[in-house]
Amino acid sequence: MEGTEILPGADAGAAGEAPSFHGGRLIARRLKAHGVSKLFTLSGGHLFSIYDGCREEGVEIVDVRHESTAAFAAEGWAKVTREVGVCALTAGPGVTNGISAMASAQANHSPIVVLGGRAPALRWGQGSLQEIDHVPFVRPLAKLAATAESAAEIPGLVDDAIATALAPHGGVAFVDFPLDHVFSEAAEPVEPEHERSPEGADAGAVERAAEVLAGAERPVIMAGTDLYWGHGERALRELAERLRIPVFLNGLARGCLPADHELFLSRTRGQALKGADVALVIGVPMDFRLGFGGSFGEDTEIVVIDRAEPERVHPRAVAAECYGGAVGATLEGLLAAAGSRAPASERWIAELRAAEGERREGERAEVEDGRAPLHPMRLYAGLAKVLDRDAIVIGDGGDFVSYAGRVVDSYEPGCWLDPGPFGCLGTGPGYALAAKLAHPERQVVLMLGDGAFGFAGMEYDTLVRHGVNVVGVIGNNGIWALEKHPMEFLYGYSVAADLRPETRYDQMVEALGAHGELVRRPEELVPALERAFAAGRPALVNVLTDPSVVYPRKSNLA
Ligand SMILES: Cc1ncc(C[n+]2csc(CCOP(=O)(O)OP(=O)(O)O)c2C)c(N)n1
Ligand SMILES: [Mg+2]
Repeated sequence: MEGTEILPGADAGAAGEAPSFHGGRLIARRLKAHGVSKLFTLSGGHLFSIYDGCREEGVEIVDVRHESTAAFAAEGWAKVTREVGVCALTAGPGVTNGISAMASAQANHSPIVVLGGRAPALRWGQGSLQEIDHVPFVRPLAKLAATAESAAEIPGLVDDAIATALAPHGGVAFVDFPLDHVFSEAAEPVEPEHERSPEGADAGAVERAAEVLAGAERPVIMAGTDLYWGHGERALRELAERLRIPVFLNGLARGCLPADHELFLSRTRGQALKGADVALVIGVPMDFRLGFGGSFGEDTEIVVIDRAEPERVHPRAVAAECYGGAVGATLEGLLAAAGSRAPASERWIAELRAAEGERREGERAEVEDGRAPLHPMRLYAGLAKVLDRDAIVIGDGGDFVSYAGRVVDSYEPGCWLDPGPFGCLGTGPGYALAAKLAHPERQVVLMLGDGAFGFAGMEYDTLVRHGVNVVGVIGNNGIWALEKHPMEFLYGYSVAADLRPETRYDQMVEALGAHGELVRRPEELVPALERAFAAGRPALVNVLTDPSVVYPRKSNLA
């Protein structure tokens, strides 16, 4: 590293030598070089040098009350910024506590880097405190799982971890740092070359997709999370508008076409996917959410567009496949290849629109339901009255969130966060913490089942300590409804499905320094929400909801 300037704070030897830093500082310097501004963590001595490095380099340390939240917050950061999210988990139990969050992020293709503490290499195998080899059990959950073998390796490993997490499909990169290495010093190598930006799918594949689409009379777009990761929203809109294709969105793609766009539909998904002659399946695998391909008609021709090859074999034949990291570029290519043919889909659109209108009309009774405790649909209708167009809504729970998924409208990308296909309860507080830190000027609403609240409710302490004014809303039905109702349906009874009725979670968060509200009757809801948003501190609106409401669910366990 001849000629490298000796930076302030670096320990340089004789003039002209490369500056060297301790391992934690090397980590922080690489994070900073990649634009990482926050490190989510829970303390442990194995991490002290990373903290010291972050402090020196100006990477903000956000400390939480459970490592799962630290990792969920890293994922939440990724979800709302489309940048890499980073957490640091201490050796042994810190890393094991982060496992569910790593599995969630991996399933969501969320780019996160998990930095692990690790017992010293010098004494490896002799039974140091918190000694365990994380790599073998993290590897199946991650794109990369590695241990730094020396301080000198650290910068390169951190660069690799960030690049690996971000490369399509995005996911988890884990690196742990033995105590002795992360506390020793090494030189910082020259800045590596920057990654090339991703490209769209190759022209031949796009041409083939355009051929399949040509002449479609009942086309449909079904787009999911990787549309969002691939920054495809602008191109999606243009494609849909120019070729007149109705659009259905799930996962993180929600909001990639605003909910009030004339081509956006949600209530007619089953009918539209079954009736389509051609379906563009963009950025979403044909997993249980799409009936393993069975949600489409038998004769529907499927065009798959994604950021990378699928992780699982498609469960049914597909007519064309286009893979490239930049989904937007692929969609632009498809539009160009489709040319200026006149769309033939107006009748189809009108038919779906009419059905959509009828279904929404059919929900009116639930939306206006005056019962106390409340019907969840009434709760969501009340919430819609106080939400801004760019509010970020986070769902963590069972039926309460299934209802939310039906009713809460998204108008911009990155405004709806749910746990995704791994379905892990307890994601919400970490997501909400990160979302509000990333967008302090926007409303961040955390929808919680009362069961879900139990996993990470203590994070209200984190929100209060860091002044992160999230508004939580509990659908408090006193049960694990998503399990209780199906079990009763199958067995005629239920076990392990009850919680305490009317628990005062609002008082609990008040004890932690937040603002609490209790809502028993529908007319109390909107004023309570307004007070919560105006409270100037984190708030929780504890809404008693009716446990006898059964969500109309199709089984999706298999
Ligand atoms: C970590 C984890 N444990 C258990 C489950 C199984 N599970 C899914 S939904 C649910 C019930 C959630 O209850 P609550 O949050 O109160 O919402 P409700 O269904 O009552 O609206 C359970 C136990 C899960 N998905 N994740
Ligand atoms: Mg519940």
